[in-house]
Amino acid sequence: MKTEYIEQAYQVAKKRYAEFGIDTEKIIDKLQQFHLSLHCWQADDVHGFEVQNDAELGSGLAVTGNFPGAARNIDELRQDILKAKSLIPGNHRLNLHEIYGDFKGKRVDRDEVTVEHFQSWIEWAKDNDTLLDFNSSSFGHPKSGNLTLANPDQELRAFWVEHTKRCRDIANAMGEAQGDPCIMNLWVHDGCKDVSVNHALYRNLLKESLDEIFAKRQPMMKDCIEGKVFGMGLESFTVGSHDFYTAYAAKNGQLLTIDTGHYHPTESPADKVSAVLPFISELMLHVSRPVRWDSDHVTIMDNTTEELFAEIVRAKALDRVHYGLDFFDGSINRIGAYVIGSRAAQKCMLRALLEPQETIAQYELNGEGYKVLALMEEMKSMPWQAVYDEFCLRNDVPVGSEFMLDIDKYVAEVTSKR
Ligand code: RNT
Ligand code: ZN
Repeated sequence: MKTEYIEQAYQVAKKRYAEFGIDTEKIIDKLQQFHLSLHCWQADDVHGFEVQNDAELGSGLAVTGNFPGAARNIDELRQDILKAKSLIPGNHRLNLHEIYGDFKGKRVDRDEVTVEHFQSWIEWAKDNDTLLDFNSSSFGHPKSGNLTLANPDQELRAFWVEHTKRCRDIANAMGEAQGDPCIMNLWVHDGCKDVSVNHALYRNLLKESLDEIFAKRQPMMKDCIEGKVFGMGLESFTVGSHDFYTAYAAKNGQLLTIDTGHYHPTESPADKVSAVLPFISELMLHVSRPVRWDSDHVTIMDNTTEELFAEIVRAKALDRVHYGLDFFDGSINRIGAYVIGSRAAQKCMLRALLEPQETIAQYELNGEGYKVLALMEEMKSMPWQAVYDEFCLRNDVPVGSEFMLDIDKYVAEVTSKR
């Protein structure tokens, strides 16, 4: 019954969009090819599976909330990811942090990790039709301190350089195994809490470390580097600022990561897209939601995300962007968080794809400003939701808020018993 009126609504939507020259069937095909990279760390509040790790997260990061049912081990995390994936239309990648290795009860320090610790992930991913992405992990370790790759202490810096090199080897092996490049993100928290004067020293050291790390050619992985304004406890100075990484990536060919939580409150992450694409081959996104600070709230359909995806589509750069999610809210059901955040990202992309861009662009070039405004306003109330519902239906996942029933069932049967 419900299926019937969802289909009816879609047929109407199809005609409404056709009036603007938009073929919703083609858009649904494009949305099917839009792959998010689900961040494994929402499932357990960025804890990971290191045997020795009971350190506080720290390093500029903080997860708030203690909602019951977090994954406590690798099996539970995999189970949760599969549950979340079963409620998100389309097929999506999985983004692993180094601390999520399969260490099998052994103490493996960050400068000892090898692909062997990710072998079971590679197999799991293959069995579950999932491509993997990767991240080095500089935080939450006794040697994290305030400085890692920019540390003037040669021994400490060498430790983190070694860690990051090994992570690139792992990412490359993942890429080889899956026959698709693994995207490896590098973010380090390095910075100062208070007034400091050695900024040039730290940045030169970071550059030196990166040069060493990226010296090895790794054909089946792609490097991206992620800057930030500030981290908790490191409020006054960030070594890896946006300027630093944008310049580094433009000069050396890495991808640049845009995390929507990492800018000044009135700065637009969307505006970065067309500014850097002439100089940077590809972008990685960390789609998140800052509330007053980089609080990593669950992604919703907000202006930031809508504008960001619209700018990518308008720049015809869909195939130059990788779409990672990066939020971690420990105060609500974590599977729900994945589903809401992923669906919101898809809806923002869908709305961007449904924009009659050629028409609007032409109005703008003709100097017909009011028509630009008129169409942009009109698009806000067009029946895009009917197209998204149809997309869910075709992907055989619950339509609309019905996914809540599945999550409640999963809580009753699985997570409440943890
Ligand atoms: C931190 C960065 C980084 C992390 C993850 C866990 O501010 O956004 O991407 O969130 O690596
Ligand atoms: Zn991020």
